[in-house]
Amino acid sequence: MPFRKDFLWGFATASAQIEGGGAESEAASGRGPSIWDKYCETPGKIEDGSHVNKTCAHLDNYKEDVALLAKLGVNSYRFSISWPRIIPKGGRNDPVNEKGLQFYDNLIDELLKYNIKPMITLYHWDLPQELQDRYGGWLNQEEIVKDYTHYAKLCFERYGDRCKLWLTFNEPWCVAAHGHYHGKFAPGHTSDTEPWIVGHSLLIAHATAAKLYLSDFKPTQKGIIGITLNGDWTEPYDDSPENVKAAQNKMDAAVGWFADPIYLGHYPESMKEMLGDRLPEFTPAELELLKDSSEFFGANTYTTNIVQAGGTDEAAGKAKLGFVTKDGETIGWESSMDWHRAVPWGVRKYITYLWNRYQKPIYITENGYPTPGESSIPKDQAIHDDLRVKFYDGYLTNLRDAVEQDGVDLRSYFAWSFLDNFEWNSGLIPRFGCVYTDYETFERTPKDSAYWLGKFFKENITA
Ligand code: GBH
Repeated sequence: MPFRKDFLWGFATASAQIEGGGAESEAASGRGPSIWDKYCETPGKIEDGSHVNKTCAHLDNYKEDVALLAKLGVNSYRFSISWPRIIPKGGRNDPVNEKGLQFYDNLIDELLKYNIKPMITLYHWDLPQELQDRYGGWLNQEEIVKDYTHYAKLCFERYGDRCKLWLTFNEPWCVAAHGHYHGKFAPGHTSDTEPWIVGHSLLIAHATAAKLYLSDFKPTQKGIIGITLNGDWTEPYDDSPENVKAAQNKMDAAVGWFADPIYLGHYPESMKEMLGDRLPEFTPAELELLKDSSEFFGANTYTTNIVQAGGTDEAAGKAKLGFVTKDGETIGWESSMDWHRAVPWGVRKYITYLWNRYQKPIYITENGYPTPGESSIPKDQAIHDDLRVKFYDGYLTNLRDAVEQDGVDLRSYFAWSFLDNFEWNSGLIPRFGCVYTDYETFERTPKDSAYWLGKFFKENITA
């Protein structure tokens, strides 16, 4: 069997994307507003005008959702905690919301009832709005590191007896780049200095909270902690030195920005060259803190790009991203989102690259596919998601080869996503779920891919 006995498989979700809606109104639940509430209330920001307070009503339906996870045969489930649900204003001196704390207690207990291991993401983008207003959120390193660490500590104390798998952050690149450079995620800034300040704060917040866990909680709670980064394979357009360099620059600007400081002890050279003094420098104390702050490499990965020199996007290392090779062939097949084409061979190259460069066990924490046209066909057709099955089959076969033939130490696979959900600035339009969500009744219906995954892991995890 290619996958180890303790291999974790399951589905991933995030608080802002699934919790809201239903009878348990957000107001009644005591959650404070996050930067995504404000962003949703800003006209024109969300493609279909939908709002984080009405998504999948998971708050009301968590018991049914966990029962469904069990039925699909997972051994683990990745979800995130909404910071403003448990500390409505977010700060270290602000009151906690016991009702919110209780919700995650209940969810964890329900998962454990079925022997499903919880994996908690502490931050999947829903910053308390109050902290954005008070001091600029991630732009204020000193304040945010203290508040984030206080919040993380509360979670370790409250849930660490039962949760043994922790992620400090989901995709810091998106927070810094989409949130503060492209302006397409909350808080919607478009600056060419802020993203690298924000990135630095995120790194230090990650390391401070992780070190706290490792010193004060791990000895008794015996869990593991790390960070998860987004990244995709970059294939140079041809073997010209400029394009080979462009592909590496893109990898540095997307993945190395966070991974190099954590695992190798410095920012990538190419970022220093590109940004000059817009890239902050680490103090010796910060470097020491970052060292050994992530016990594994958490990877979210979706697609592959064909890369050429000559772009302008600094968050992509000024590389030009495409899907067409120099022979005029378009790689993979389309999804419903323009940044995402399904390219099975790319995932094997990508995790082999991560394994060789960073030498850490790899946890895939997200991988998934929004089937084209799925949002405009009725449910009884949407649930027969052949192209999504083809996506998972292709990617998982390549991951299996990476384990068996390239010696990659792969420890988990979480499909994105459990349910069709709120896809950030694209609203409820793209359907990423392996389970269909009816947004009127909140009824869930597993698609063929959900059953396919259960069968695949049954056959590929060592008994
Ligand atoms: C993940 O983000 C998120 O963790 C998850 O919440 C989300 O629902 C899921 O994937 C599906 O999108 O936008 O042209 O600059 C992945 C986010 C979006 C990051 C695309 C990189 C790259 C191209 N990725 N983005 S572009």
